[in-house]
Amino acid sequence: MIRFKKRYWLLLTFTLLACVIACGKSTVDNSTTGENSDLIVVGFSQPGAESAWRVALTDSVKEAFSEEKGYKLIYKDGQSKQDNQIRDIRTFIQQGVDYIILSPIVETGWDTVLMEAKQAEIPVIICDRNVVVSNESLYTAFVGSDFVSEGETAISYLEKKYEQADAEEQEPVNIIHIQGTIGSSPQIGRSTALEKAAEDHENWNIIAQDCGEFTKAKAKEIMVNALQEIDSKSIDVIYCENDEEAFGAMAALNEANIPYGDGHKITVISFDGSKSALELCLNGQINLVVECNPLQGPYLYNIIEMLEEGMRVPKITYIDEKYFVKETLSEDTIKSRKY
Ligand code: GYE
Repeated sequence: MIRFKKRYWLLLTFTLLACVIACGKSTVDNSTTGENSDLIVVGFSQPGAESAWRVALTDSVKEAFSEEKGYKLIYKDGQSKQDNQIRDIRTFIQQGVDYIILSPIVETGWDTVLMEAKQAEIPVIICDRNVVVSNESLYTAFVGSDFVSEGETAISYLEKKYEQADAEEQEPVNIIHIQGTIGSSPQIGRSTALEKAAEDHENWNIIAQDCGEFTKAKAKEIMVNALQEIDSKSIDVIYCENDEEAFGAMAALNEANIPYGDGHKITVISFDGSKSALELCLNGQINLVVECNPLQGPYLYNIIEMLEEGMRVPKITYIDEKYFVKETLSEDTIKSRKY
């Protein structure tokens, strides 16, 4: 009789404990194993996999939120469509995840779904690209790059390179501008810096401007078309808003046998700083690579850990970034790079 009671109480205590844990952590059904888990569940919505940069971001986030550290990460690829990302966030809400990390394809159009997450009391951390919303309380924190500052870094480089002493005799600086996904924060920041500089410098002309969607294929197509309409001898700068676009533009120039880079008339500018881009910078084909750092997993991890501790988190965290030119690069720097 006494033995039975002991067991009974043990069972009751165990059940209560399980309930407490279940209330504290999400009980998302693990669709692959069918198990419920007491891990902290994070839903991560990425816009796509268009570049080496983005793959590096995905890897960094997956590494930061590992099961060994007490997390379960649910990763969704939006296949370059905002509607898919919105659908993915709704799925996270239905699953009752503990946190959502959103890397938004474009800045606008998130109010409704973020409101739904807020009503479900799921903190949303925006990462990489930013959102523009009616009310900042719709998300908890932003971790990512200062894209205007990245653009300004490129502009300072161009200003130094094309600085001309006598204002009367200024040579034109003709720029081909290959933009990223229109409406995304990196496009807005990097384009704004260039467009402002073109307004400020009378002799700077954006002679072609088109959207390369941050991809090599699209950028190559733009460059091939531009070369049909523009005399290559008049081109001074090709301003590409990421590494993939620079690779595409260079592929078109190679096919047309047009020289570029260090020691040639055409200056190539790129953003991101993947290993392949840095190799091309070291060998002089890309003049300047402005770094954009995708290794954001540890920053996101810190924020969620702080939230778990009940601490206040900074609304904005900008990642440290630098820039690379041939003179400051070495094989060792490139080798030690994670992406
Ligand atoms: O520059 C590009 C990527 O959002 C900062 O997106 C990111 C950009 C990055 O596809 O390569």
